[in-house]
Amino acid sequence: MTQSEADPPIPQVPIPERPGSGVEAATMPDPEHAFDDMETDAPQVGIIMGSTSDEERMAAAGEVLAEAGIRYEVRVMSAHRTPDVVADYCKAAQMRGLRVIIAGAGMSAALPGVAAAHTSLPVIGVPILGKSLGGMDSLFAVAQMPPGVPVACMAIDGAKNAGLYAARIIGLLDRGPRD
Ligand code: AIR
Repeated sequence: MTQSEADPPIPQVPIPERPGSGVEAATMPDPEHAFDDMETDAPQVGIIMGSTSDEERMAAAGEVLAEAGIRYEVRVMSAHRTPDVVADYCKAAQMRGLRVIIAGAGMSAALPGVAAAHTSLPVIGVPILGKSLGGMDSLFAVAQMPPGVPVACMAIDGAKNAGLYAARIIGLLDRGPRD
């Protein structure tokens, strides 16, 4: 028996000839937004911080989100000590269903800015009070972002407001632009 007698013919799926044609647009959504409308129980907010020593000062962000019924996750990663972890996390954030990142760090607090450099999600930065300079070091590091890298800077130790701000962003997304 020859191969052609044994197997039924494989149906040919037409491939659009012109990139950007209507057919392609309907079947090939932008991968960044492909799952935006999908209902999942994935976390909506990623709370990241530079050290386990920040956990206590960042706790209020999670508490506010929990009260608002918004799913969140907490991860420790450092822009200086584990830069690859930060890059990987932030690059994958949108695809994983996250809608906002809250980033807290003390001292030379690069984490919020580095996060914003690796994702187009809104990033809310929380400068954490350290052992010196009264938190001014982290405040300036979070607030003084170069043009093109937006970070919403909260007050020193302003984790509660970071959670509330994230909840407002998610409220807008859930209601849609016309509500
Ligand atoms: N940090 C960690 N990596 C980079 C920075 N800026 C910050 C942490 C923490 C402070 O350094 O966010 O606020 C001290 O960290 P540790 O681990 O020494 O207690």
